[in-house]
Amino acid sequence: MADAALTDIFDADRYPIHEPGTRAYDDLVARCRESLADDGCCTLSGFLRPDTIGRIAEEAECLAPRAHRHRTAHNPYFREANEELGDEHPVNRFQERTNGFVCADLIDPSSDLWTLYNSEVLTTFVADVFGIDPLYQYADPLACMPFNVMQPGDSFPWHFDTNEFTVTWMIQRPEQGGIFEYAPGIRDPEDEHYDDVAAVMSGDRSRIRTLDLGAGDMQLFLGRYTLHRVTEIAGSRARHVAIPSWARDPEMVGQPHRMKQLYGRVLPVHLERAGMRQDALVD
Ligand SMILES: O=C(O)CCC(=O)C(=O)O
Ligand SMILES: [Fe+2]
Repeated sequence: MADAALTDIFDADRYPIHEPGTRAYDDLVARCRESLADDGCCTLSGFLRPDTIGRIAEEAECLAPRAHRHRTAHNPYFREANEELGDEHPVNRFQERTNGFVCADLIDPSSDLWTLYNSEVLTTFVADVFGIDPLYQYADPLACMPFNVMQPGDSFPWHFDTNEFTVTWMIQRPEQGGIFEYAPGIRDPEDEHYDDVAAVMSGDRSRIRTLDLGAGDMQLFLGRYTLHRVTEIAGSRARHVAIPSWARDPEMVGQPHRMKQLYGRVLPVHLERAGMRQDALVD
């Protein structure tokens, strides 16, 4: 039996993720898998109940000023440029990203976000949808469930995720912009399809699909093969998204330099796992 508090957090009638082994659960997983196979994306709209969104939105509002802001320019692969390939090649097309993350350890332990993220049923559901077994909550204390804060003017340019898959919970929509745009299946393990990627980056919208996620929606997507971006936030309100994460390796944590850059902090565990001295990376 699931914890009553847990089923108060998400819409358990529409999305019976707490009832593995039932027909309703299997149907839900099958629908999600179908959507991922067709589209690279799966959206459970209204996954979080309205009361939950109200509570989390308030927490997010209080925490947002503590977001670590980071500005960088990247290509879709988060790799170095390669001059030999020419200016038009996607590897050489850098676009600017401004972003803020509130580290997971700043979120109150009694938050609904933790109740949900720490529930075994959620991990089982995510593992079943992506077909990964075993799957573990991400062991990184800062990056396991950060809050992403995009302020007016911020955008997240075209990219492929380095993670195998991504899950998000939309907490607050901006007034305008902040649309998730994606080109499913543009890349595959055998072929980068650089020409197609370059076409999208040059403004060809023929393969682009768009998702205007609402507060409370859960999105699951295959970001490694789906070129995607978040368009510029407009209006006066920030966009708040929680990003719960999982890993195949129960011990894995982020790389110290990347943590410092994106989250503004590095913990002893990051240095220890990277085999670095504890006084490395001190400002
Ligand atoms: O904020 C979003 O909706 C998607 C973020 C994203 O693309 C990512 O975290 O890799
Ligand atoms: Fe992404």
